[in-house]
Amino acid sequence: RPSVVTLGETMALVRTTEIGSLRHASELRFGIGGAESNVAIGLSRLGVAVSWLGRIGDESMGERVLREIRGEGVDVRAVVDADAPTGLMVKEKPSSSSTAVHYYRAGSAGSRVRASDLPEGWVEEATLLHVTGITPLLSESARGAVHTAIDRAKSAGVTVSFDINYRSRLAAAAVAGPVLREIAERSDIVFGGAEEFGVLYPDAAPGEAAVVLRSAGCEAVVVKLGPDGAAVYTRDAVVSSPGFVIDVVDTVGAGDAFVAGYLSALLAGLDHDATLRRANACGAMACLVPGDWEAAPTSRELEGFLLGDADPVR
Ligand code: KDG
Repeated sequence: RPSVVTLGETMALVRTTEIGSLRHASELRFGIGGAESNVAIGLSRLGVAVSWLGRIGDESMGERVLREIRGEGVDVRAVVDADAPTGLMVKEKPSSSSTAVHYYRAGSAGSRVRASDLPEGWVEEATLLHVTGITPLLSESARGAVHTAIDRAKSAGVTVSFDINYRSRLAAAAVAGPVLREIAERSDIVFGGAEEFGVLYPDAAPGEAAVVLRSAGCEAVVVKLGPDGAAVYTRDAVVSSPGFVIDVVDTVGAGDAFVAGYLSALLAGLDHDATLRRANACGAMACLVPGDWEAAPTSRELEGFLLGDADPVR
């Protein structure tokens, strides 16, 4: 039985293999990506039983999405939608230090996920439900599915985890802010970058946002600080942990690996220091390789990284 359940849209992903604009790129790699399935894969690799739910189109791209997620040991609850295509994401690297993402997902199968797609007992039997701010900005029905999942989690005593994951390409901050704030205030754990908390509470610093969220009932507010690590604000403490020094190749997906690391540590009962250290290590490791989830570590890889084990294996 999965201890974590998550829902969202996973798209086919095409990315250039060279630095430069898509105007000239000739070689592309094909794969998949989606924030919630990235977290699910990260958790699975760390030994957590996890289930992902979403819609895909009735074509080979949708099959690719399912194969990849299943291949990582994640329980997949997919609805095949005959009336809409699997969404597509295109990534280019305009310069060695930047990545640009383009979405072809309006009206996609994944965006048509709805409350009635959630199987009975699926949320209730888990320990934790994880959702992100991407899903509620995809469509009315997707927003409804997120709220229904949270309603069910709350009435069954299942912990609700929410990663703000604000995507400006999906909605302007003024539109997204209230939608995401409502979900954050219904959650037990909220993850976000400093700027993302600003989308929810435009006039507050992250520390102040954490106070507001805690008074709404959140137990932990986790601020992701990228290369600077992370901090967690709980009822009685603020704990922070520094980041790891690494050579960054691709930061997309780092936040998802961070969340997977954090949740796996939480479920294992680690303390705040050890939890943040694991989360930071997973986030850092995800940046070492191109791809949104490919470099999310297994427990063994994580252990090696934390031991500073960079010597070649002979
Ligand atoms: O967090 C990484 C995700 O953003 C990426 O894999 C794709 O879900 C995605 C999105 O909507 O941007």
